[in-house]
Amino acid sequence: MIKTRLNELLGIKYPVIQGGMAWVAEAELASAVSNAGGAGLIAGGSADAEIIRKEIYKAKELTDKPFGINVMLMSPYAEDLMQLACEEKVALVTTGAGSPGKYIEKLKEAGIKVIPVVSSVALAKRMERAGADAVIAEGMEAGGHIGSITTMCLTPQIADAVKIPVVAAGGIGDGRTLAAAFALGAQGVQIGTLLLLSDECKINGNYKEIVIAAKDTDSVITGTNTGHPVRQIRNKFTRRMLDREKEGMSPGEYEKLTEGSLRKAAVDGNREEGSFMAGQIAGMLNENSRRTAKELIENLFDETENIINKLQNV
Ligand code: TUI
Repeated sequence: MIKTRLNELLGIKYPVIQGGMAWVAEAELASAVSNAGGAGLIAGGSADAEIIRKEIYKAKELTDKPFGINVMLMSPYAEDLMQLACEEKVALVTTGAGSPGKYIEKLKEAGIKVIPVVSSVALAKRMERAGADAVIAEGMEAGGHIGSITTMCLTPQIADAVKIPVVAAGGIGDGRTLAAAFALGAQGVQIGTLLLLSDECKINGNYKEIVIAAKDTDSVITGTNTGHPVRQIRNKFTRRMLDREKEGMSPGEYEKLTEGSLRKAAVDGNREEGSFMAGQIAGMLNENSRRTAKELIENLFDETENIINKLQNV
C-alpha cells in the first residue's frame, strides 16, 4: 500500500486529489472520488456561493468521507466561496489561477486544509510561508489554465524548495506517470483528465468522445499572449482563437470570445464552439477508460505499485 504524508494530512486511503474542473466537478464526481479513497472536490468555477452550497449539501448526502472545494481565484465569487468553505467546514480547499494568500489564515482557523495550485517555485515558497498545508505543482501538460513549466521540471524544483508535501499535477494518467511523480519527489498526485471519463462525471457525452478520440498532439494552448494560457482540445473554437491572437486581439476581446465556452463544452457538448479543456494525457485514454471513479483510482494505484516493484530490478 502506498502511504505518504498526503494520506495522513487528509485522512485518505490513496494520495490522490481530484482536479478542480469548472463546469465538470460536481457533487456526484466529488463524492465518488472521496468514496473511492481519494480527496474529491466540488469546483467553484464561476458559480456563486448558493449554487456551491447546494452541491456541498448533495455531497454530504453521498459521502461521509473528506471532500473539498476548488476556488478559482479569478471568479468574482472567490471571497464568498472561501466564506462558504469556512461555514460548511469542508475538509480541504484547493485554489487555482491566482494566489490565495489573504484567505489562508481564516481557512486554517476553520480547520480546513489549504492546498494551492502553483506553477512556479516562487509561488510555492510564498504559499508555504503563508501557511499552506501542501502545494500542488501543476505542469503545463495539464488541461485548463496553465503555467509554462513541465511537471517533470517543476515538481522536483518545488520539492527541493519547500518542506510541506508536494502534489504533482499535469500528465498523470496511469501507473507509469504516477510512479514517475513519486520519483520526482511528490507525495501525491492531482488527477483531472482521467476522471473526465468516470461514470460519475456527468459532462455531455460529446466531451468524453472528444477526449477519447484525442491523440498526443491534439491539444493546443490559447491565450498565451492575450490573457490566460489555457490548454484544450483543438477544434473550430481554438482555431478561431489562435487566428485572432495572431492578428493581435485585445485582452478584452479574448475574455469576450472565451465567455461561456466551457459551458458550451461541458453542458451542451457543442463540438465547434466549446472549450474542451483536457491535459496531454488525453492521448493515452481510450474506450476502456470509461469506468467508475473507484475502478479508475484502484486500477491506477495497482498499476503504480506494479511499476514501483518492477523498478527495483532496473
Ligand atoms: O486554475 C487552474 N486551471 C483552470 S482554472 C480554469 S477557469 C478559466 N477559464 C478560462 C480562462 C481562464 C481560467 C480552467 N482551468 N489550474 C491551476 C493553476 N493555477 N494553474 C496555474 C495557476 C496559477 C497561475 C498563476 C496560479 C497562480 C498564478 O499566479 C499567482 C500570483 O499571484 O503569482
